[in-house]
Amino acid sequence: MNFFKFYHTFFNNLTDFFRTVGVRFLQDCKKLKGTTKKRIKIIIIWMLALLILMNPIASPLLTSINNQEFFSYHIRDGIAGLTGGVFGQEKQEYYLATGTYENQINGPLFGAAKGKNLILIQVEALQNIMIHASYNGQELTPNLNQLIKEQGSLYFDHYYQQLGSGNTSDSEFVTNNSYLGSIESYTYQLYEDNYFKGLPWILKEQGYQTAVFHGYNKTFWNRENIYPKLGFDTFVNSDVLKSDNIIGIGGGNITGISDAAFFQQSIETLKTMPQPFYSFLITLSSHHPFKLPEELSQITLAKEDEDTLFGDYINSIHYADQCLGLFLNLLKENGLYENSVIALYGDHFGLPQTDSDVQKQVSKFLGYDYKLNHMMNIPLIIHLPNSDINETFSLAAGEADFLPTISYLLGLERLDTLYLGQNLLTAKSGFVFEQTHLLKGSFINDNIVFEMSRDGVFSHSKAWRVDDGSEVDVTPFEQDYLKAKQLVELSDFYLKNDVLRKALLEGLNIDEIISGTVSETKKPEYVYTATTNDLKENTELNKIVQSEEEVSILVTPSSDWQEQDESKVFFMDLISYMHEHKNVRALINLDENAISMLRYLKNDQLDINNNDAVTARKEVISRLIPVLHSFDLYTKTEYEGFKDVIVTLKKDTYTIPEIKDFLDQNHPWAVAIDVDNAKEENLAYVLKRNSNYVYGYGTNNINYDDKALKELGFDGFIVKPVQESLPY
Ligand code: GP9
Ligand code: MN
Repeated sequence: MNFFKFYHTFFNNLTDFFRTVGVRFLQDCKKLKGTTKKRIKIIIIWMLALLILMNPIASPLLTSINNQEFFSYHIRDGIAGLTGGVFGQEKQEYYLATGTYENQINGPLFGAAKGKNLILIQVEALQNIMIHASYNGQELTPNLNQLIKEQGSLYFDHYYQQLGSGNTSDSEFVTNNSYLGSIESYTYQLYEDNYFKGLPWILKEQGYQTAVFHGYNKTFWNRENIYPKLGFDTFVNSDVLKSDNIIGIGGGNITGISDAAFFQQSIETLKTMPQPFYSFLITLSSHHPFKLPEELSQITLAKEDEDTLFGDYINSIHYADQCLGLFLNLLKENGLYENSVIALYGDHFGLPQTDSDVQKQVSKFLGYDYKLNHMMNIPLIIHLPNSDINETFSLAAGEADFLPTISYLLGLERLDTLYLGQNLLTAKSGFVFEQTHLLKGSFINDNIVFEMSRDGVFSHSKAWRVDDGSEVDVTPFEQDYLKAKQLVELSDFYLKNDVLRKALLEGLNIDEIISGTVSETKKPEYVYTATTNDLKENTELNKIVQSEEEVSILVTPSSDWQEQDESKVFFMDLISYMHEHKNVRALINLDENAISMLRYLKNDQLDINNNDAVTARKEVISRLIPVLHSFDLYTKTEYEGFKDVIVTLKKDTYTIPEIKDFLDQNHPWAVAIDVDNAKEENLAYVLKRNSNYVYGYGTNNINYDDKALKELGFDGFIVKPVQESLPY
């Protein structure tokens, strides 16, 4: 997180704070006259400011307010630092949705559902293209269409999924917490011990009971352990919700309870809950591969759509819609409809746009080209009780926006937590940042979709218009790209450093949080080449490992798919070895294949129930330095959770402007470049601006001595091929 290095001093913020408090107070005291009154005013201002800043009674509210202020200020500052302060003030504000909610609550719908229950329904795989759609004259979602039409309904038709690698569980997470789940592995497991302060906790503070409902095994996605930490008092799962054993419901190996039975049984709990309550219901029947039993498949399909993913999907969604209709009626019958705000959204897509058959079939159904943004577009419907409003909102919005939006409707004066979304009901424009399906840095706004290039070179990216899909030039979108990238990095920073605990619970300010987390990786003094054998047997290397304080090793896993199993074992051995020997750092040579195998460093491969394995992976990964030979791999390794990476930059693969472009946007720990090229262009010095170390490699067996390399701006030398060599 290089940008966090650039923050201003604590005192800048103090001055800012004093100024704000002082000015506001003086405005209130406009009517006072005379020197005595003036003096009194000044004394009171200072006392008030000191009271808030010192917080002598350790009020958690004051601590938290202070931190929010510090946090907003310094992160904004950090971001400006990273980009050389090129953003205008207005833009910087946008980056930090955190701290902005209080300025976004002036609107006609503020508190429109104050004190009401909140019933939030996350519908499995529901895409927005199903809304208001018909298939051969058959309306696919009649109940949802009816709900959208009703008085009191707000419909968001450009709402998008925002996930990490936890799929359904990430959709739950970002909706409730307003920042993204992890891309490395699923947040519910990886960050189980973090402190969270999302919607359930916030509503509990308002006197709400909280409950979550899902008709499947409570251990799946580690829900059983994470839900209490997210603030849910009760988790109603398949221990209570009895499956009606309809074969195929839920799809694949997930054969849970049908949505119909789920709603019928959940209402029994809802009826008995003290009000107001927040109930979060997660459906299941429309899960991939969408195989419903025949009697529940009510859409008559054309021959060519029979037994296809698309055909099965529309049947599943139609069934899910019927069950939602049933649930809305149950709520009415039980007197809950009128005193609850009901919100409903799809968790993620069901029809992969990347599958060419599906793409063609869906495009034909839609009558236009099915693109990634259509795939990621999920509906959000919010129904307010006793309201005559009926409106469709078409600004670009993401699941991270739900928390501030619903808080506004429920009449919350402030959001005393960290969040990255905005209140959609007062926002002038929308901005959705993504990290899955569209790579980090990609975004969707009200007019365009920007897809960051997989090789990390901005000029290779693509952008197209939301309305007609036509391609547009990417040049104007660099600032927005940076914004999107930073929002993803901020989410990651929150998770990796348990920032909410530190800021909101322990009362640390941003300086303290950052100084506790940033640790610079030292340049390896000498690197020993290690083999699989070294990791297992008592070799010479092992003796060195035992006697030296710090040892760096260079390892090269086999990337031959034929020897795939061997490579997996190698990675597992490496993790255990490094877990056991904390003084070892490893540089791994990785190519395309080997990097795919890196998935085997993930928790689920180590055994998700084994906490030691999870801890081992987390700890070891900070001492692993991938050595990469292409830009594409950089993003991939970053997604695997590596902090430090060496990228070798070959002039025959990339042009110098491309290399510079890449390094402007990405900040690898070290780069390695051809010494001869660098000599001509003074490149080592240029590249050093964006990476800690610049190593050299020679293509013509040229030997440079230490001094000559230093003069060229190099920190060391890697002889080509890297596999056989030693940086020093
Ligand atoms: C299982 C369900 C499925 O409980 O939430 O999750 P998904 O496979 O869609 O991520
Ligand atoms: Mn899902």
